[in-house]
Amino acid sequence: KKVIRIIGVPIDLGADRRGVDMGPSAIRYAGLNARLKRIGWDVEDYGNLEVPVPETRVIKDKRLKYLEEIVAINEHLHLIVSEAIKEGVIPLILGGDHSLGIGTLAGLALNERSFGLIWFDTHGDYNSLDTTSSGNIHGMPLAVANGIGAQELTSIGGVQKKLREENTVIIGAREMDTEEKEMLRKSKIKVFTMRDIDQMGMTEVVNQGIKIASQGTDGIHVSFDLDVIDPEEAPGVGTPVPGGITYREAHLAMELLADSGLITSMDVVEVNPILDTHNKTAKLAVGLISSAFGERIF
Ligand code: LYS
Repeated sequence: KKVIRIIGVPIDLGADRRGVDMGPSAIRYAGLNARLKRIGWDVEDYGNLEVPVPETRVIKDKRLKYLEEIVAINEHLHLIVSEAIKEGVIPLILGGDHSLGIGTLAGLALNERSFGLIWFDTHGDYNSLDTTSSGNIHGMPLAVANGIGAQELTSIGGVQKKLREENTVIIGAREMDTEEKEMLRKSKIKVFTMRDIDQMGMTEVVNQGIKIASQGTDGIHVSFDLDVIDPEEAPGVGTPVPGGITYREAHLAMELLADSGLITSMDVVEVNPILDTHNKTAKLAVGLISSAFGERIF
């Protein structure tokens, strides 16, 4: 039985701009569950995790805004994700800002099954408290998963290092901070920038990405930040940056990943309904999730 378990994480504590806490609702409203059922999946909707609103909290450390709250949420999330993997169902996490990547990857790392990671993102999300200029934890999850950053974050789920660097790929990067780039260069993480996509084409980039992420692993986690798509197509995101991948490249990437048969889990983050027009970005998210899980044009 093919089961996808939807887990909403309505968090915007990891970002400055408000509104991505409404992402899970917007994506469900755009018809996610029905669409997945139509292509043959059993869908279990877990609902949303409980997440506090910033109005009830204070920022204690400007380099790590809402640290305590984000730790608590990711402690919870990592158990839910780990449980899903153990039960043999596919966790599909809806964000929310990308700080939820910390709990997601911690949950995946809790299991015997190893995973490769493909991270679709404009940003590197590889900052730490020492390099961040914003103090926003959504700029840090990939570093945290690699054991770099505040101990409160890296220790979630026990193991410090959640990912295998040599099986980790970023696709679509076009805006990274100076020190963040240096840190990434020191790692074994493979970064495909927009230039690589323009020169090689999305097919080649994704095929190489799949090869890297699957070498010696039991499957691939796909983390999809909607801001990787050009703001013309995906205006409803927390941090829009021009020059992103197209609607068609995004679908192509998801279909190639579906063909690989290797996706074990997925998260879709940073949908911001407040900045969107008529829920366009959430609808696109639903289309991309469907492509990733087997929907075909013909
Ligand atoms: N690099 C910036 C920061 O650390 C932007 C991160 C955006 C993450 N979605 O704040």
